[in-house]
Amino acid sequence: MEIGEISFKDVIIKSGLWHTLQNRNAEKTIYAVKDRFADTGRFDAFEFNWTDGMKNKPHFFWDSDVAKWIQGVSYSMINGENRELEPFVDHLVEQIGKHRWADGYFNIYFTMCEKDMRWTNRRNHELYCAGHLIEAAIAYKHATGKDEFLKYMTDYTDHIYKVFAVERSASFTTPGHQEIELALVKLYEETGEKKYLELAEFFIDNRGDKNNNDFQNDETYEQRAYDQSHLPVREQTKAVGHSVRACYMYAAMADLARINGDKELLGACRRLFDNTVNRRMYITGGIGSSYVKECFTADYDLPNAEAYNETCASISLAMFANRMLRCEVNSKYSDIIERLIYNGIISGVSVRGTSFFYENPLSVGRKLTDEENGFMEEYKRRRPIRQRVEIFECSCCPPNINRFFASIGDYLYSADDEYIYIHQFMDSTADIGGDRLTVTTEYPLDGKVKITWNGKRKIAVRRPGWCDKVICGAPYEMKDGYMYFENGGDTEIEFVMTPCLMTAASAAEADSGKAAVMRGPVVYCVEAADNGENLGDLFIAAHGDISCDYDEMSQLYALIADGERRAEQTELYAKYDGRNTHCKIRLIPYYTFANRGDSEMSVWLNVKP
Ligand code: FUB
Ligand code: ZN
Repeated sequence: MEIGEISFKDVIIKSGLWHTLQNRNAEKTIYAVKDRFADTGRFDAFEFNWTDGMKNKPHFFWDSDVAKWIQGVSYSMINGENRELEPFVDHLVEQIGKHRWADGYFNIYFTMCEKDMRWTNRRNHELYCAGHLIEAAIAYKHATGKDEFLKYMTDYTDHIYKVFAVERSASFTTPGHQEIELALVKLYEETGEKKYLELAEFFIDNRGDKNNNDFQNDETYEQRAYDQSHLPVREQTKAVGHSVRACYMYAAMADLARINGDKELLGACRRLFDNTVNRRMYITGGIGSSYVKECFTADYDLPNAEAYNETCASISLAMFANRMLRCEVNSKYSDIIERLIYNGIISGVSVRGTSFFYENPLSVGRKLTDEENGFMEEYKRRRPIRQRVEIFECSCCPPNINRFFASIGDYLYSADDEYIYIHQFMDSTADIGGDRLTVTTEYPLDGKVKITWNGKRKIAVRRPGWCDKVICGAPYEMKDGYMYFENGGDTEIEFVMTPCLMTAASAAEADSGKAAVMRGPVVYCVEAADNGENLGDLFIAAHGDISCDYDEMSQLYALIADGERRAEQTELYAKYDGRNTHCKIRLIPYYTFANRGDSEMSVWLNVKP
């Protein structure tokens, strides 16, 4: 039975953390990104008047940055916000219309800087930018009813179809950075044009084919793995290479598996999802262990200070997981989405909403002097960035935050003919085919959830993977992590939420002997701002008391835990003396670290048995 999405357009988040985050995105973050994009010339590039010698030379992925921002503004407009930005976006759309090529092609960098080189360089993001523009055009039509942008993008896509799938006249066959595939599925679902679905299938099925012209055939297996071109996708079993590229591709694979009933492709998606989340994901939901190539490395290789965990990568994993939920309702997907939306995605933006992390480490050590830093290996020299910044040279993450936060309602519910599925718990209402679903909760402050539903279909509710005890008066059956209630109507559930210590797999050497603290879906960390420097001298009591203390900054609870602190040792080496003293350790939700100035931080703590 087809599992239908319930779009954010039909969901209103009324209160709680995500209500705050969504409002902050509309009131602060969308404008912060707009201002930085204006400062750096990303919007000026749409005037097509840059000439050699001028500052802010157009860059080959700027189209995508602006496209994601337009998509975020559009979604926020659908939520009833940011309407005053419509004329600004209209002008950008007008410029696209004016400067697209006669055959429909549109790309600022290749038009202004390498006019004769279009479709010759697989790694210069032409198809990636086209994908984000397609998504933006669909979003803008939904927000405004205006379809010129969408018309420009269907013309562009018809051109891409002709060049890649018919003439095979480009110097490569598949995109160097996946994204267009999932956008083409959206375009197919928006227009009903089968050719767009076929083009998505073309790009997915031709990836990893050694006989096409994607490589000069002297690339190593590892080099091809960077963009998951090392094997045909159906043969892939491990998440390798660039993390964002990987999960955008996996997301498209999940869409195609669902639409075509392609069991082989679904099998590949299941394998790749399981390898990602069970061996290559940080406890915060972050993915990407290496900054060097922004990529996965090996099973259980999860260094904390050197963690890459790009904000886009976490968003792309949520996109993949949500599409898997559309294939099969199983809490292994929605549990990961929950892990991401309360930790590894939202850590990517400051609590003021105006500065961003590109990388989201799980440990920030003592601050090195510039001289010390200068002697570190290059990849460590950046390690880790200690404070969020307002803009990056490569600014893919901030607009990704804009569009994800505005459309978080896409991740809450889905439905088939028989059931309404409740995947995430937010104080919200949803209009589902004329029926009204109301969820009343303060989750994740506590685990009490009240469900009111006036429709005929039955309700299935995810039992969070972290939950050991459920209090619920109504009868239900468990299946794949969901509580299936046989009678509709109102249901009250409590997922009993207590702080707990988590340990990592034995093979995850970076976390050996350590524990992280979670309360419900929220991962915690310690900062020197609360606990003093040398966080490695802290030991959390394995069976001590952990109390809650409401924390305004996070709008969640901070935790106060029993622990010990080792006396500071200044000699480089000395005999172990065990002179620890009792102390209270204050832990804050991981997503709010680095909001109080430069501070050491750690998610993983020594444990005092
Ligand atoms: O290449 C486009 C985007 O820039 C990638 O998805 C990010 O990892 C960043 O490298
Ligand atoms: Zn990014």
